[in-house]
Amino acid sequence: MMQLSADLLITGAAQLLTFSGLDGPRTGSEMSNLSLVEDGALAARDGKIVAVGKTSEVVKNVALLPGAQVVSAHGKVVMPCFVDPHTHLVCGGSREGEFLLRLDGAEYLDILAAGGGILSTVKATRQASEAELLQKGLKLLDHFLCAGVGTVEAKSGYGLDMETELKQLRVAHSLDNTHPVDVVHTFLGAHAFPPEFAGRREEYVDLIVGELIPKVAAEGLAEFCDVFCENTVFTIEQSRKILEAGKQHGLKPKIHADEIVSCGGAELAAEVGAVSADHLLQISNQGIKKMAEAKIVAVLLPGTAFFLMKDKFAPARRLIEAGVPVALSTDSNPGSSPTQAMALILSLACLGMKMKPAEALTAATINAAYAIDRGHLVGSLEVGKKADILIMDAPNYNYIPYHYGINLVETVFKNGKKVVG
Ligand code: IZC
Ligand code: ZN
Repeated sequence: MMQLSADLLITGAAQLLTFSGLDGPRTGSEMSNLSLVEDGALAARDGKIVAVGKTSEVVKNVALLPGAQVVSAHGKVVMPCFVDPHTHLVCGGSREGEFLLRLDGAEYLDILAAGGGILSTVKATRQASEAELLQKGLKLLDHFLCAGVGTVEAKSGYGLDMETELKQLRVAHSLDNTHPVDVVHTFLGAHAFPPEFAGRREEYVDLIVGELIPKVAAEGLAEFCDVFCENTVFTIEQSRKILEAGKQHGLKPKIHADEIVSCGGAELAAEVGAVSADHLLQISNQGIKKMAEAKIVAVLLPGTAFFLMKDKFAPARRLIEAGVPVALSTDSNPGSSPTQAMALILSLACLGMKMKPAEALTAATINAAYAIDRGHLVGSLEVGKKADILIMDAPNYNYIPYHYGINLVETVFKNGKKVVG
């Protein structure tokens, strides 16, 4: 047999979590099947995986190129990099003051209604230069990479005007070009109503539909269009109008749905054929059924429920039992979830939503990749996919969410190159 040549070889993993063998996101009991190989190995060349399997097999089939890296993962877990499918990465300012208000009992949406919250970040983002936003974003991506995240989605939505929305998206593209973490772009002009449109909400919706979406699409600045659908923010009707306009311009729909009150966001996601519906704490039974039928990925954000001190998390068990593919995300943003610690999100998913560690790992890798239409590139360790790989200082995968709030990521390979460790 002809040998494969490789410039990276990782051998002897106690548990190699491949998530291989299925097309599409995992649902139901498939979410507990990690396609695990004991004493596993993986070889890569030019940033792509060329062989995966038992160490004895992979070693036999691979010829090392001069200068190849050979790494022992003896006693460790090897897995794909995490994928974070929902972040508000590019932003100005910070909101610790709001934290104090919330600890005194103020509600997240009341702070927004009073001109704070998202709108305070809008003010800071409008004032910030591209260079400042870039520096801030690079710092967050460093945190993500150290936490084992190889790909993040990044939303605009702190501009709410043409100039600043474009500025945020341009910065997100610069981040993608300058940092090892891959950035996927989402337009979220429908994140809040800008203060200058007070009392003229429909006019802002018209601006999004008539000017912002066409410009963002024409400049190739985003792949997805998202809406913060919530009855005191963008209504179902406004959200439908915006997501349909996005579709007409080639932007795939995503939606912040049913987070604070149940208002039919999940049903709308199914109606417009969204790639994902996110949050879903208040999803209706009908919404669950529709999402399962349409195979829409549910992106759950337990860090946000935790940080907003909600007494309720999204119904992960009911979603999984109904056959909805579940993904996890940090929701990294300066207000409701200022973290990049993906492994902590897995712990919260287990503790708050009763997901099993295996389900949480599936949700944060292969299903998260499908939530941003990257299932063909990342999220599993399969021949042809990106060599985005983690070595975890953990003897088995249950150990990872069990040890909460600490970083067990020992080594990160991005496109086959060691970038952490
Ligand atoms: O800045 O508060 N939920 N948008 C919707 C956010 C949280 C981000 C923020
Ligand atoms: Zn969000």
